[in-house]
Amino acid sequence: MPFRPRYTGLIDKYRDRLPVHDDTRIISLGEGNTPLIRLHNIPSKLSKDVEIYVKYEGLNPTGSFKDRGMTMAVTKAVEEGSKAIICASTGNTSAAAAAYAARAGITAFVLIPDGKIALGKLAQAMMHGAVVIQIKGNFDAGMQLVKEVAKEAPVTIVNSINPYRLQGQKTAAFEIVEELGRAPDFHCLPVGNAGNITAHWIGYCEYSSASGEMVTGACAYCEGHCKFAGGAIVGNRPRMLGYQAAGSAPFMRGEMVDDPETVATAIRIGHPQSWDMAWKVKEESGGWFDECTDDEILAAQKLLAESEGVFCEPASATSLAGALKDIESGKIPQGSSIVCTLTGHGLKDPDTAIKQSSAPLTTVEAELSAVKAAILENMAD
Ligand code: AN7
Repeated sequence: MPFRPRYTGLIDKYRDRLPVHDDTRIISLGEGNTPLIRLHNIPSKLSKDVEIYVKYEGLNPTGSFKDRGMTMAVTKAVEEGSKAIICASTGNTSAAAAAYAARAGITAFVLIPDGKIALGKLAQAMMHGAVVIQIKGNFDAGMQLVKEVAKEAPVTIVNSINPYRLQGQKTAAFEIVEELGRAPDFHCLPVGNAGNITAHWIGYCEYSSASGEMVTGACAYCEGHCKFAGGAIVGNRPRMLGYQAAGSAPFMRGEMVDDPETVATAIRIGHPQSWDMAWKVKEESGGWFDECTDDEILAAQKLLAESEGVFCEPASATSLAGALKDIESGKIPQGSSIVCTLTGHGLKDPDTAIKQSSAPLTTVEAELSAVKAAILENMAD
């Protein structure tokens, strides 16, 4: 039987497009290469005929897209001699930083908003041995503190203001183009700091011939860290659609939000770090921002889990919630192909999932008759 080469992570796969050297020690957990799942049951109930795919980033090693950026950021931190990394986080970045630091044998310091991160993410940071500092403030306050601390202590910031993060994350766009043979018409993402929407745009631009300015010149987003392959591979780029939670939607308000609030704690961010770049992405791609209420976000999360078998965390469902609204309103036209990024796994936040679950838990005696009765009662017609 022929063997396929072992998949060893996205840096090895996209080495020629990433800022690494032949002798760089790669810190990897086999991230990337996530499934692009075509939805069947949800589109069949819509009034318009569209193709919807979800890019299930929850299947990365620590359960979120952050691993794509973290493999690059930690690889470069180690290469540059750093012994410690630091981040502020709504949860997923801290989980990824903790895991990749463990893998590299360095220390991770993570600042998280006290009581406002999902339980799975806290468990990860603790298990991987990060120094977890809970602050009595939100992500934005934590980010400010991290920037100040890093000026005085020998620690490398691994939030998405670290340009290597976006370099790693752009590979998600590469994978999508390679599987579809073209870019989708629309790419929908949840937006917090807006690093990921920017990273995807960098990836699509590198893969596109339509963007003469990006393929030939210095990249406007990455301070020269990316390497342009130079070859035109596909001719189209998607419109980038960024969706925010209504209580935490600075891009909709047109200004920073001081007290962001949403059930989708991953995107409870009022002062996005990639503010200017994200506006540029919207303009260049012909996309838009919109917002979804917490109810719409949770409904989309449940719909996806119940009707497609895909479990993502609340923040991730914002991409689908937004897409469904825009399909119904006609902003996304009939016949479009759409990719929604599901940024994190549903198991990250079991509390929210159980709280909103409608399926009743039935407890019966451990006897055949009782179990049979329970089954008959719940049998679909
Ligand atoms: C599941 O972990 O910012 O717009 O500190 O965890 O690139 O910020 C998380 C962000 C979307 C938003 N979905 O991405 C953190 C953090 C999930 C996330 C986002 C996050 P960006």
